[in-house]
Amino acid sequence: MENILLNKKDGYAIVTINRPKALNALNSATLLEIQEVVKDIEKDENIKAVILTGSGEKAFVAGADISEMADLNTVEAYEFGKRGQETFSLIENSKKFYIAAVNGFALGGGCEISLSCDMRLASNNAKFGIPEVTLGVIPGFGGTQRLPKIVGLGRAKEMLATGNMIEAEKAERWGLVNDVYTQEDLLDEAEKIAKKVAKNSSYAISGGLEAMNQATQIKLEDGLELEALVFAKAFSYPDQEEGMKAFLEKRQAKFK
Ligand code: DAK
Repeated sequence: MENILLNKKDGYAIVTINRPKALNALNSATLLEIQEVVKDIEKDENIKAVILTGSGEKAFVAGADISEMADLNTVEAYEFGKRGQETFSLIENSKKFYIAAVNGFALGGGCEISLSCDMRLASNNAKFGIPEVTLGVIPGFGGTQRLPKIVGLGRAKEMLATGNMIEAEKAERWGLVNDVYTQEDLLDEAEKIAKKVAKNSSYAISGGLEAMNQATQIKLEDGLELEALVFAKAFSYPDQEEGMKAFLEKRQAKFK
């Protein structure tokens, strides 16, 4: 792959978007490569968590590739938007736990790909924004739908209409990122979380994520029914037996 680095470790993987000369901007080729990597990881039973980050010290992802978008017609723009949406939905609906390690600018499509991850960590030089209005377009990779769910409608609309960037500290206050670290520590801290996740039950992680993903989309009673089903199904997996037995035997559970 030309634009993505994949580093599989014990129980987790690090995916690095690697186009530093264009501040890791997402062109079609990169979107397709991300799809390929996400699908490959999905099939890998040894991986439970994935860290997504950007190459270099300046940018996580500076957006969709403006040079590629500039000459699109309406039909092509629809297809380009759909490709991005599909890619990010694969991440959001994955059975694996995705951590965005945002190491610099996360603008437009860069902000949007981080929103499709299960959690976000940021370096203290990170800046988030959806500046598409300054280009005469709107966020087209899920930002209008995911951002309001994470930061609330008022803050999302402010970011949309002003195109302003917000710094890591404010992003943390707004609940857009879980924690902020120095750039030097960011990846280590993300790896600590990934290693912790990798010790837990695969079924429980993916089942819990599936139920939580529905929380903002379906009625409470339907969500509770889904939760009951996912909970019950856990009792047909060996992880439940091992997890509970290990607790009673006062030892650490060993999940496959
Ligand atoms: N696309 C392409 N190249 C980019 C880029 C981008 N988004 N961002 C940066 N680059 C390139 C620059 O052109 C420059 O290339 P060279 O001139 O060296 O060849 C190189 O990266 C370094 O950038 P700068 O020289 O500009 O670096 P600075 O430190 O001066 O500024 C910056 C850093 C991040 C503030 C600045 O580069 C910037 O403002 N970048 C653009 C940020 C932006 O507007 N992002 C949003 C992109 S729009 C849709 C689908 C998707 C979307 C919308 C609709 N549909 C089809 C429905 C999503 C849209 C977006 O994401």
